[in-house]
Amino acid sequence: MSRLSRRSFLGLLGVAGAAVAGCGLGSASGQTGEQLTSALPLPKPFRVPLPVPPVAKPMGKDLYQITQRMAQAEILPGVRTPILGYDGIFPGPTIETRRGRPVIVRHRNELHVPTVVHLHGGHTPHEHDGWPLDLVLPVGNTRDWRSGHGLTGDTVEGERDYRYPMDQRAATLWYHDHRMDFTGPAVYRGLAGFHLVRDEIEDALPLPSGDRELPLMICDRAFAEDGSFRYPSLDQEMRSVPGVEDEWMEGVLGDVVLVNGAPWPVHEVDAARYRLRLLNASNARRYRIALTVPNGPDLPLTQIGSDGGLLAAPVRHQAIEMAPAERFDVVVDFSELPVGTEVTMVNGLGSGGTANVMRFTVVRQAADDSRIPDRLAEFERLTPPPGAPVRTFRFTRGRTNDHTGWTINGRPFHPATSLADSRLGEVETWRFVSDVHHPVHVHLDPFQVLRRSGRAPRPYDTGWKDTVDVRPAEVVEVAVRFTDYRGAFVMHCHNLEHEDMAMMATVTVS
Ligand SMILES: [Cu+2]
Repeated sequence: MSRLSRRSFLGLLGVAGAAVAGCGLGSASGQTGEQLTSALPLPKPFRVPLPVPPVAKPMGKDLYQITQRMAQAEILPGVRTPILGYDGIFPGPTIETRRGRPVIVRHRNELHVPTVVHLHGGHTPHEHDGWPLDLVLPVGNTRDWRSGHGLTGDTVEGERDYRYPMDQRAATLWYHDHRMDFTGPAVYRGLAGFHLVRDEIEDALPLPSGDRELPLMICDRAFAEDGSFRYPSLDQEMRSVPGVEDEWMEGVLGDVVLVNGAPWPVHEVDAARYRLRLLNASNARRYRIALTVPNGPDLPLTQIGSDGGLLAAPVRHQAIEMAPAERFDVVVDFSELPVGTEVTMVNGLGSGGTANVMRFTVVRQAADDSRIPDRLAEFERLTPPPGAPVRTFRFTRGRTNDHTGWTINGRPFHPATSLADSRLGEVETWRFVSDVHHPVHVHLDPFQVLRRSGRAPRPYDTGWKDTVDVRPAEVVEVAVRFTDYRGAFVMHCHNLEHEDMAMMATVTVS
């Protein structure tokens, strides 16, 4: 069903969404969303080894090619799960890049549905940012994929070269699908991967590296009886991927926690420091991550980086709350633990299966010359000058004549309507006001959290952020500054069902 017809239909049944909302997991659980239950036996936790996604090899000088295709993955042991995968794998290959060295990532679409690739956290011009209407149509496509609005963007068939300047700090980025109205099911099916940026500042720090640096993509899924991913209204043939339906507009939660595509995996570690690049790639689930040790205090997580790269100085956490799309770069020290110790990464916001994430087993003593310096990187604090623009964005459930879903300032996403006209280089204050949980993501440049409902930011807000966890009935003020590229960009809720149900806005930079 196209977006327009879906909205018109929902307009007639407008109260349905609101009625169902009351049955969802409330904010007391730390979640906004409804949980799906798997219909097949689930494996015991901590049996499957942790996979580490392969690092993509360039085809030529700074040219990467990724083929988006359907594949069968063995996610649950002995069970085949059809996925949409970058290079047919989930997570996709990790792209490793250097600051100041531009790369081209050529995406070829061999799926049956259009796609859009967004490099999340990338400082990327409009043409390559994954504007939600700039489709890559399937190879040999003959169908008209015009959206329900009759809108089209810069649509190409088969392949698109995304050009990334990579003129940005070292950081943990990720790439994922961003097609208007259909991001939730596409990412859920597997279209997500890591993209790391490295630089000399980071190279000079004695942080854990090599096998002791692990990207960890954490997300939740549910499985149907036949082993496929369970998602509302998903066409199992994957000939089409329908958008989310109104009963699920709160967000889709699964009952299995995957790390790098494996259910509750286990990883053998040296008694040494490890750098973990945590990414919450879930559609809607929030986590409170902690590391439990039998008969001992929890292992602290020492944060060295946020969405936008290195912090000025490390921040020690006993637990880290992560909303969808947030990244936390942390160092964990296993060196004091005896060989044989099992360290479990748990989720304080989960219950049953979702209370566990993964496990580390300390298997050997080892030399370790890494350390966490007291000073990590220069940090430029953004301070809006007196008289700088202050813009308020209200993220709320909404219903207009032709729309039931989510809105920003009462408006469902309309690409041609800009909700903010910002000037290049100016620091502004943006105020995000919420009804329920909304992880708010701004494209083009990272921002800094100034205040939460008039109070100091939370410990998780430190550093450069591109996604901020706005909790129920909260006002989060951030300092925003766009640089280098003029044009239209989006900002949106990164609960993917909210995003697909129109909680997105165009921002124009001039
Ligand atoms: Cu939201």
